[in-house]
Amino acid sequence: MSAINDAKKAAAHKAVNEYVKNGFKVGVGSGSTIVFAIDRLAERVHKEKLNIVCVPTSFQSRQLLIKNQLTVGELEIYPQLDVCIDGADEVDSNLNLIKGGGACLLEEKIVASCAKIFVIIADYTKNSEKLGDKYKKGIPIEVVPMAYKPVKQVIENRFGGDLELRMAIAKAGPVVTDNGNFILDWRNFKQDVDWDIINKDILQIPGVVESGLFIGMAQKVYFGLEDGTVKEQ
Ligand code: ABF
Repeated sequence: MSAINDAKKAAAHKAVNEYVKNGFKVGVGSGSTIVFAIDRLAERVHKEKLNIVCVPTSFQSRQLLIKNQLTVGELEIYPQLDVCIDGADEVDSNLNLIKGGGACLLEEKIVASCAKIFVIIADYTKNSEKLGDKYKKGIPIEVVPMAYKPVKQVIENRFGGDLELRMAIAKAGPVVTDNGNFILDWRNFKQDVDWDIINKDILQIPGVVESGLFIGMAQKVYFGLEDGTVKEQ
């Protein structure tokens, strides 16, 4: 396995070992790091005979949970979760996050908001001082399709930078989220800003469904390092 996958695995295993207990309702995020967390969850559930319900944040994580014979739940039945474990595209020194590189930010934010504790698992490349230092694909903003142009113009005029409609592979058309929306990726933004204020402003713009800025939500981050150890923050 590559160093980066070793790092993802180390962070994922640590989070599942530390934060999942028998009887827990667990929010399960999306992405490549979460694959290792689901593997470890399955191992613990089957070996230790744990009674765990998992609420997925995407079609991807639902499929992985089913494949691993883990019990899948819904927020309609379990609106309060003990913990949510998810990946991130970037984590700053205040534990603010950029998420949504996989276009599942809306479900990810909803599920995380239902959990008592939100734990992030990430490899060392995601650890940054300021948002935008490391992750260059931009802050994702999920928008209602008819509003993508006005939202792009409002954010560019008000805050600067460039927003680009995320296109599917081969540019056959826009990426459509699991909720039927489009994604705008915001690049070249100013970094020395109060992200809490900016996020709240963005969420007020008509047509914006959710942003990939997760401000003040994560309580714990596990960064897997190149040597397979884990740094906690
Ligand atoms: C999801 O998966 C997204 O919010 C984020 O884009 C991604 C995390 O990246 P990785 O694939 O590196 O785990 O959680």
